[in-house]
Formats: sequence, structure tokens, C-alpha cells
Amino acid sequence: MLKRSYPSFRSALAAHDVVRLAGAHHALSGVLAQEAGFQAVWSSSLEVSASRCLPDASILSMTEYLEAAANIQKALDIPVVADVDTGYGGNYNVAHMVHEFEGAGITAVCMEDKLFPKMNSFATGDQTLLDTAAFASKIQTAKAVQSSEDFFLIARTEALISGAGVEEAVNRCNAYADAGADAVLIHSKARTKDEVVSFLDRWDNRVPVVIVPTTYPDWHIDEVRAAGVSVVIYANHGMRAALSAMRDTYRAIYEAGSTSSLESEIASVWDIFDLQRMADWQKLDA
Ligand code: SPV
Ligand code: MG
Repeated sequence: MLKRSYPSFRSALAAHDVVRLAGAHHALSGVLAQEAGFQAVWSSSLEVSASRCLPDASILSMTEYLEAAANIQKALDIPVVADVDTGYGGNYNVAHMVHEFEGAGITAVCMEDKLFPKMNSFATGDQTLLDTAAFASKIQTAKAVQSSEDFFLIARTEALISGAGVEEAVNRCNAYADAGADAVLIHSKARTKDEVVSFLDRWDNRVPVVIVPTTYPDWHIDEVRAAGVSVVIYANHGMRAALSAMRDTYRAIYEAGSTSSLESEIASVWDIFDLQRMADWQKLDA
């Protein structure tokens, strides 16, 4: 009753023509994403870092990201895809990461081809890519050490983020598919979908494509599906919405001197109890 069972990300992908993920940084945000209908949850390095008021710059340890992802997964009936940044170092770190995330019940991870330590894709700062062969070797390592056939590795290229262009992105993704990646993620910080579409035009669908449409938000899911994308990650909208709502709420309480004008607008304590599954827990003490 209290323990969750959930499909692997691989089976969620098999069951849907497009899998939609929402970003989360803790179990509560993951549960709200699940409640809205998302098929999986993205344990976002940006959100997890921001929840500690730290930059998304490989500052937290693998263990801290693992704990965040595992806490989200434990609360859900849908799979978590863990954003594991660069894999936290070289091949040894990647092998350890796969052991630890898989051991914690995470069925999919997404690893990116930047240098460790990395900087968030939208930030100014170093966006230098790791050499293609070196990243392919990290992919091979991850796939060689996974214990279950189900474990799913998304290889993310930051070629467009670093300014290397669509051709480089396509070449890298082909090398990553050759190395055993189960899917590729093409990230872009352009204000339109054009460079992602240009990538898709040149991609022969060897493995599924994942996108993160943060800076090109006006691409409707029906068009995304028609363009041949298999997975869409709405990476940080929950946290951004929560941030606005919390800021407004704290300010309103402080300025008004009481909470009465807010009471009808904010979630009730009983709403929180429901999300905690308080009634199920209390049966244990009945
Ligand atoms: C994240 O959510 O941490 C991501 C997506 O990796 S982005 O912030 O766009 O790099
Ligand atoms: Mg990230």
C-alpha cells in the first residue's frame, strides 16, 4: 500500500508515442507532475541545485543528486529520468553512477557531453564539449556495467549549446548511438525550434530523440509528435511557477499583516495531507 511500484522508463516509452516529462526537485513536485498526467518525471540538476540556492555547475555531489532522484522516485508510480550531468567525472565515475542510480531504482539517466565540471546550458560560462570518442567511451562504460536490460541511457549532446552547429550534433549523436545510447537528447537555447527541426531532418531515427523546449516554448505537443520527437522534457516550469507563487505569498502576508486574503487562494493543509497519503499511514496505527 505504501510502497510504490512503477514501470521502467523503457516500458513507458514503449507504451506512448510521445512521453512527456516535467521537471522536479523533490517528491512533492514529482507527485504533482504525476497528478497532472505526465508519464515520467525529470530529476533536474538545475532544480535540485536551485533548491539549495546553488548554481547548476557540478557543485553538488553525485550522492546528493542521487538522493534527490531516489526521493522523487520513491513517491511515484511513474519512472524518474535522472539528469546525471556529465556522469560526475570519467569512466570510473560513470560506472559508479550507474551502479548507484540503478541500485536506487532509477530506470533511466541522461548524461551530457560537456566537460566536468559543467555549467548550466543557459548560463554564460564554459560550454566546452568533451571529445566525441571520450564521451562515446563513457556511454560504452555505462551500458557495460548496467545490471538490468531495462536500464535506459539518454546521451545528451550540447553541440548546439556550445555553438558547434547541427552537423556536429548529428555526427555526435550517431557516434553516441553507435556506442550504445538508448536515446539522444538534442539541447538548444535558440528562441525558435528551427535548429532542432534541422537536426530532426538529418536524423535517421536510429534511436529516439529527446528535446527540452525551454527557450522555444510555442511548439505544441501535436506538432512535436508529428516532427518525430519521442520524449519532451518541460524541465523547470514547476519550480519557476512555485517560485513566483511563494514570492507573491510571502510578500502579501508580510505587507497585509495577516493571511486572511490568501486563505481562499492557496492550497489547504488537507491538500498537503492528501499528498502525504496521511490516511494510508494512519491505517498503520488503527
Ligand atoms: C536541467 O533541468 O537541469 C537540465 C535542462 O539539464 S537545462 O537546465 O536546460 O540544462
Ligand atoms: Mg541539468
